[in-house]
Amino acid sequence: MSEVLVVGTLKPSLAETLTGSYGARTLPGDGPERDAFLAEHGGTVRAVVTTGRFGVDAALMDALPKLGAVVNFGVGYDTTDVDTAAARGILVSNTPDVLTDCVADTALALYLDTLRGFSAADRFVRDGRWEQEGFPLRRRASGRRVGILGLGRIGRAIATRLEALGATISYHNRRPVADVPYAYAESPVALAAGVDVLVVAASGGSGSAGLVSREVLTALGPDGHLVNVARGSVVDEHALVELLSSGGLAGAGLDVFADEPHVPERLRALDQVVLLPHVASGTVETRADMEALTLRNLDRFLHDGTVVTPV
Ligand code: 8YV
Repeated sequence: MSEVLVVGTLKPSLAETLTGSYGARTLPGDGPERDAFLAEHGGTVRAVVTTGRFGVDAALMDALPKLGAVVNFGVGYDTTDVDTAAARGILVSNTPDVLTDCVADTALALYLDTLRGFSAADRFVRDGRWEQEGFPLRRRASGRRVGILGLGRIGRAIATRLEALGATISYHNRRPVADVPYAYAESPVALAAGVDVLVVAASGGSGSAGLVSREVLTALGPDGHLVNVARGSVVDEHALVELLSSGGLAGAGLDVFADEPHVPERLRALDQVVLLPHVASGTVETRADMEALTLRNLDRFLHDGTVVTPV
């Protein structure tokens, strides 16, 4: 009898450990096979291990009547229905802290690349264009006004890095954060209106969906740049593409998208955007730390019914 269920595709070593040492089963994809699986095994599952890409919705919770914990590999858990989980007494854990530095490093890299155009310059050299023309001038990255949307652990680590570039930092958050030397903006629009670069580090989910709206992007303006390492859902991607294409926004650096792994063709065609395949936490060291913390959460739950890092 297996008590652990894998939902979605996990890091191979984690999937192997779960199958080999915990006897975990893996939920089949949509369709009759999944329904049959749930009918046969759903009643035995006590813990699900998943990632932010997949998660556990209320319908799946319905099919797992003994579920006690959703153990999420990753800090973001927006695909899991946390309200339903709380109402049913199902614990949800994530992997905070261990990935903060890598995600903040990625935000810094996107910031530099978006303003200075390094990826575009690399393409320029590879395409043999340097022999014909000079690479167009880009924007200075030091001494900029930067707005951070979401000043949690990751937002603060991004701010620390930007301080080294002489940035003047302001932020918007659900509530003002004590003990930070940065100016608080009352709304995302007010934040965007006063900065050169807006960096999105807010958590995903229904509370932040579309927070970076057309109005916010318009306030950022034709010389403004956007960096997003949070979730694609936080930004109105349609408005983003339109404004970038029409000169309403200068550039963007994106690690996350509305419908991953699909990136709109119109976005891919733009030279002033930097596009990454959701790699912010993607280093050997950090993914190993995330894996270890995921297993610690699972072990703790199976041992005493609690988790180490609840959301
Ligand atoms: C992914 C992330 O979890 O932690 C998060 O919220 O977005 C990433 O670290 C990771 O890619 C595994 O899906």
